[in-house]
Amino acid sequence: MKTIAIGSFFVLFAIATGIGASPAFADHATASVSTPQGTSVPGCEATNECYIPYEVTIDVGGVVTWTNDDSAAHTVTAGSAADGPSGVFDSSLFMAGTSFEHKFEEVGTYPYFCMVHPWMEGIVVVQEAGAEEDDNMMEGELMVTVMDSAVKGGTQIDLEFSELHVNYEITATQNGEVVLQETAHAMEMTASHMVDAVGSDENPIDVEIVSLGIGAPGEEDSWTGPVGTVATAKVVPEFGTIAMMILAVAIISIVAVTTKSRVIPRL
Ligand SMILES: [Cu+2]
Repeated sequence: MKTIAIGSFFVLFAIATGIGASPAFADHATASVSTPQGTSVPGCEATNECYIPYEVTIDVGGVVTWTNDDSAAHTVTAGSAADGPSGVFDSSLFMAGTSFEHKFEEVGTYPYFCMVHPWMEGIVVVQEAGAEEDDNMMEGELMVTVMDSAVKGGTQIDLEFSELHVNYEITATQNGEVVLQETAHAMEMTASHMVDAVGSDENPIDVEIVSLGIGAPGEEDSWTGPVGTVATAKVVPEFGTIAMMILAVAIISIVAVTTKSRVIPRL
């Protein structure tokens, strides 16, 4: 069947959907910190409980609110007792039962302390919006739509990504024989590959897309996730006259290493 198009589908979830089921990104627009009772005498620093939580993470543009739940007055002063105020923010004295908030406009790690009780220390980490909350693992979502059409005795495989600049490996096999294997970078959200073969019911072409990361070609070190198998699809002629069929919408997730959110070393 030489007519255009070809149907089929079969999206095999290469990766368990369970992995992607949890929310990929937590909300980091706001964070709250409390100064609990008893922090005006030393001791809380032993367990990092002078400000609770000791460390909060927010996105750029996010707001942190400190509430004074102690009976003494405190300050929230950027910097450290050892080095003094950095000047980035300073609540000045705020009384029991009141609160102070600060909006963070730049990525970075901001230690702070209490001017009155210098053993009181805490940290605010400000990350790129949408960055992942865990240092070592992150989940994301990448979708690839696989389409195919018969062209001059071959098959054209068209991909549509949900993200720009996906680096990926595409592998197509037929009868266990590799008919296409290529590493590519999708400048746009779409890409096309030609295969010198036509799928059939008996001999479908299996297509697998593996994400290698998102970012500029050749700069692997700066690529972000998700990486891993994104989609697999079977190309089988089925619909003789339909110009283009969306075959496989898929799939998910996975794991990359390292966020780039912590550019500045922790103090
Ligand atoms: Cu204090």
